[in-house]
Amino acid sequence: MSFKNIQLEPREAGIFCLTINRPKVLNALNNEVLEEIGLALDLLGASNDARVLLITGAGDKAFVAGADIEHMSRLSPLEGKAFAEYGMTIFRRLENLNIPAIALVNGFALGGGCELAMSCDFILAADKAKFGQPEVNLGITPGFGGSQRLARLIGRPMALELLFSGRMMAAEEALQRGLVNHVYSQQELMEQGFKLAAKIATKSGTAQQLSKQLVQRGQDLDLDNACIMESDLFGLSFSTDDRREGMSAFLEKRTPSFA
Ligand code: CO8
Repeated sequence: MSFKNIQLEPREAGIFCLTINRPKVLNALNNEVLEEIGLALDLLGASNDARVLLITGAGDKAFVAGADIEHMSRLSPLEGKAFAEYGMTIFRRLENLNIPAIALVNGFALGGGCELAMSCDFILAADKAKFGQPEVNLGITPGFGGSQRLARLIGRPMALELLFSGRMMAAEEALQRGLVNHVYSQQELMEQGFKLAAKIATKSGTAQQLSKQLVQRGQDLDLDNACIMESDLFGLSFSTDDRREGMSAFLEKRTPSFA
C-alpha cells in the first residue's frame, strides 16, 4: 500500500519502519496523517511477518512538531473534540499494537508529537531531540492523551510544570526523568534503534505480546488483581509453541528459533 504522508518500509527480520513524512511542516499531524497511521497499524496488526515497529520523523529537524496548527486554526469546538478523539483512538491502537513499538525521536517531539512518542512502548532519542507540550502557547490543552501519559510517565508535578510553561525538555533531561530510555548522537540513533529492534525480533513474540498486556493493563489494576492477571497469562504462555521451543532449546543447549 502506498501512502502520501507516511512511509511504511519493511526491513530485515520483521522490522518495519514508519516515517511521518511531511518535513516541510516538521511532520505536523492532520486527519490525513492520522488516518494513514491507522491504516499502517491495521496492516501491521494483521501481518504474520511484522515483529517490531520503529516510528520516526522525516528530515533532520523534527520527529513530529505537533498537530497541524494551520488545520486546527479552522476547527469549531465540536470539530476540535472530534479531532482529539480521532487522534486518541489511533494512538490508543498504537499503544495496544500486538508487537513492540519504539519511537526513534530525531528532533522536535512537541504536542501531538510528544503524545505519539509516548504512545509507543518506549522512546530512544537523538541528543538534539526536544520534548514538550507547548499547547499552552496556543491557548489550548493537550488533546491526544498528553496530559494523562506525561503525568503517568514523569510524575504529576513535572508534567504540570511542562503543561503550564510550555517549556521544551532536552533529550538529556528527558532521559533523567525516565521519559526516554537511551540517548544517542543523531548519526547513531537509527543504527542503535535497528540494532535493538533486531535483538527484540529474535525473542518470543507471544511472550512479548503477553508481557505488554501485563504491564499496560496491570497499571490500571490494584496489585492483587494485577498479580492474578500475571499468573493467568503466565499459565496461558505455557500453551504456546514459543514456550515449547524456548524450553526445549534451553535443555538442548541451543539458541531458540521462534516463529
Ligand atoms: N503545525 C503546522 N505547521 C508547523 C508546525 C505545526 N505544529 N510546526 C512547525 N510548522 C511549520 C512552520 O509553520 C514552518 O512553516 P513555513 O516554512 O511555511 O513557515 C515550518 O514548519 C518550519 O517551522 P519553523 O520555521 O517554525 O521552524 P523553527 O526551527 O523556527 O521552529 C519549532 C521549530 C520550535 C518546532 C516551531 O516550528 C514551533 O514552535 N512549532 C509549533 C510547535 C507546537 O506548538 N506544537 C504543538 C501543536 S498543538 C498540538 O500538538 C495539540 C495536539 C492535540 C490536538 C488536539 C486536537 C484539537
